[in-house]
Amino acid sequence: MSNRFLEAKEIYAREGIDVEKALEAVKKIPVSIHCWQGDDVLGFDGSGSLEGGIQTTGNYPGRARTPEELMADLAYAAKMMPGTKRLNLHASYAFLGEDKGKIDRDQYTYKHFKPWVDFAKKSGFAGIDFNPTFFAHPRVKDNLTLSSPDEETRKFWVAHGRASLAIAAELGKAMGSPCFVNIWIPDGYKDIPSDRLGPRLRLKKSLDEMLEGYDKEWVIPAVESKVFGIGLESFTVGSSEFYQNYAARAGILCLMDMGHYHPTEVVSEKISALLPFYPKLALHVSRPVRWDSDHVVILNDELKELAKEIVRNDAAERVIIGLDFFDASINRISAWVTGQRSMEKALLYAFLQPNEKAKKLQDEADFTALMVLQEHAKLLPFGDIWDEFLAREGLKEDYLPEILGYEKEVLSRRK
Ligand code: RNT
Ligand code: ZN
Repeated sequence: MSNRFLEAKEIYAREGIDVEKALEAVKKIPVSIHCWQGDDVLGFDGSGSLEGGIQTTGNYPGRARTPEELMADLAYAAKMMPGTKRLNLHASYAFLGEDKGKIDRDQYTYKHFKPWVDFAKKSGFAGIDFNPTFFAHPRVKDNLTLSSPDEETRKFWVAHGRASLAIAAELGKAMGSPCFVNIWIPDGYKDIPSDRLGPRLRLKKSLDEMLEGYDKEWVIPAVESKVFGIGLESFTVGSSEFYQNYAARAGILCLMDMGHYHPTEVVSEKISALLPFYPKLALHVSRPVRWDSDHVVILNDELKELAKEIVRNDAAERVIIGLDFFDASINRISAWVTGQRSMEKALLYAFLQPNEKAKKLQDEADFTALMVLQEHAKLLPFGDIWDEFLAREGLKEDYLPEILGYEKEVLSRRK
């Protein structure tokens, strides 16, 4: 243990903050690592291009082009990530093998994901989470899936959703940990629609059909709302109000993505609005810059505030944390590690705040002292505690040289 850590620990103790408790607590909080940072969200099932109102930008060399490459990159990145990790998969990352070209997304089964289970176990992931993939696929008709007026299209996507929930149950059982399933669809219109209710009624019906009889023991479903997508600016079927009501009524969860609200709205503010009504809620931790740009997560004010809301409300077991960013303009391994570490940092930072004291001051309406305390807490020696957190996991802060070595040896050879 470094002297700097020991001194810092004492400084925190004087503020009434238990550093050891914080270190233990953060280590246990699962963060789900999205597989899609490694290959620019393309997947393995042949789509070849990203559609559905989302976009990756940049052409940094070294994108994982095969399942083997993606697994190698992810395993490499995961080794540099402290804390408890889960693996977050999309259905488009199926290993189709001899079924390639023969079956479609409505027929995927657990066997197409079994290699991921072996990988997750070998690489130390504590569980697997899953997402049906309702985008980048020829069966998306006029930008619609579950809300399509074309009954065949709608039914196809309901079947894909049901297949995904069945796969999730098996993933949950195989990992011995319930599988969180996030439902996000791109459905929307570029220009002002003449019927807003029709699509929403169809989405409601589709979700009802999709969720009928899913395995409640092993699957935790959620719906992810958003405001708009690129090319779908005027109307989003799965809006925030729609899904919050749907989830409450259906007994499933809401997922809030940090990039899916109007520019001055923040998800940190919304956590406490859902906690009184839901047993759990889920997050896509992302960083929107001017729009839902999915920049790599960094330790900014909103991330700290988000973590504080989880920690101060004693909600670490009620908030399901998943990462959702994809940057193709920088080294993708570094993007993964930086984003994941930022989340870990924010959680540790939140545990190291004088939370009790601050709450008391608010209740006493002593807003002067509250401001002074909060500003003071910002300059406590957080970095020394972070270094110790890493050291206890055999990691160090300076991860770039290693990643650049991998870039030179492995990534740069991918032409
Ligand atoms: C899109 C949503 C969605 C996707 C992933 C790939 O706006 O945020 O969560 O980013 O499912
Ligand atoms: Zn998201």
